[in-house]
Amino acid sequence: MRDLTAVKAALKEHEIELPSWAFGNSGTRFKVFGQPGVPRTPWEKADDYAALARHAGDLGIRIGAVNANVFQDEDYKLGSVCNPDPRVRKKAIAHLLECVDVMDATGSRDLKLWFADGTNYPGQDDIRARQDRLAEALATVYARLGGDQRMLLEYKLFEPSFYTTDVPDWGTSLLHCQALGPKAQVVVDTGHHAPGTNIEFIVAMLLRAGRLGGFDFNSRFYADDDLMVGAADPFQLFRIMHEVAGADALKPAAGIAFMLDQCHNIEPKIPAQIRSVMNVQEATAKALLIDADALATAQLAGDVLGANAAMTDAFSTDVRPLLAELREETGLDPDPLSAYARSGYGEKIIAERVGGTPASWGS
Ligand code: RM4
Ligand code: MN
Repeated sequence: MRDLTAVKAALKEHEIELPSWAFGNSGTRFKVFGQPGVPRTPWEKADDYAALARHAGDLGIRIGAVNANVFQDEDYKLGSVCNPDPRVRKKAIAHLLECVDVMDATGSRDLKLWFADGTNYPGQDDIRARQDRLAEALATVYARLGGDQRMLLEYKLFEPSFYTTDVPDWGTSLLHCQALGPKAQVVVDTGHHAPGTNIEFIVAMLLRAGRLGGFDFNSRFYADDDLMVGAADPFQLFRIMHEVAGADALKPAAGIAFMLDQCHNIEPKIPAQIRSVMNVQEATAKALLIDADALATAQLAGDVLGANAAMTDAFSTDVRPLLAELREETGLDPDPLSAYARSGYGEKIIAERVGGTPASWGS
């Protein structure tokens, strides 16, 4: 069994980043369901990014990654940076460069890039030419990054394009990142793989290559479901965190951004974010509880069942009391969900945020 003080120290250092879009209205392509109390303006969103960063700082939080959006404009129907039309590519690149300006103002380290680019039909566009355009755009943006800024390139198997996706997998992302330089890193969205993909293997490979920039955590049953992380397959999340912990990459100095990328369409949004953070913490605590010596000994001895037991024993541990204790030690409520319910904040924002246009996904 691991030293509990060390486990707690590692958990205290572990930072999890929340996505702004999780707090806005969202839905499927069939329907966006509005919820009361959703933010409308960017203090509730923002125009003066430096002021926003100061406001966040006053609240004891930091602005995280800047997520580019080159997928919600009429011009991007045939792609953004891979579009055959140079005018559209120029527009997309200008947006990406503007994102770096925003990072300068907010002090954000990471530019997160996800491209909806791809094609629906064989022959629709030239696969290699699209990669050339992508490489050129990435190089332009990379050259604009400051010394402490990074570019995180996300991949996704399919959707919205169904024949080719220009960054469909970690190999493609990694190749582009390697061509660019050390400030380009791969981001693993846990919902962006084919069913049955061994994500922890990908994580191990990227860690080994020094190219894991971060995670977009969420759960999927079928495709890019964006459900709460740890809801569909907590054992998978545990296995992923085991790879991260094993590479000593939990600490902020390791430079891995642990981000949530979720949408809460039918469940209340703030409690859902709290639940998600708790799910990541539980998986992480279990991963840290793996008896590393017993595991290594069993592995070296070829003790298949013993090695497997070292993993499953840790996974079967109820870490909720440990995490409750940890929260109390850091001056937090041991039970975050009931603390939120007791706070009255949910009722307060419903009462205050009436009228106006709620922040929303695609409506
Ligand atoms: C993508 C990907 C990105 C997210 C967009 C909206 O599937 O997960 O991270 O920002 O969706
Ligand atoms: Mn994502």
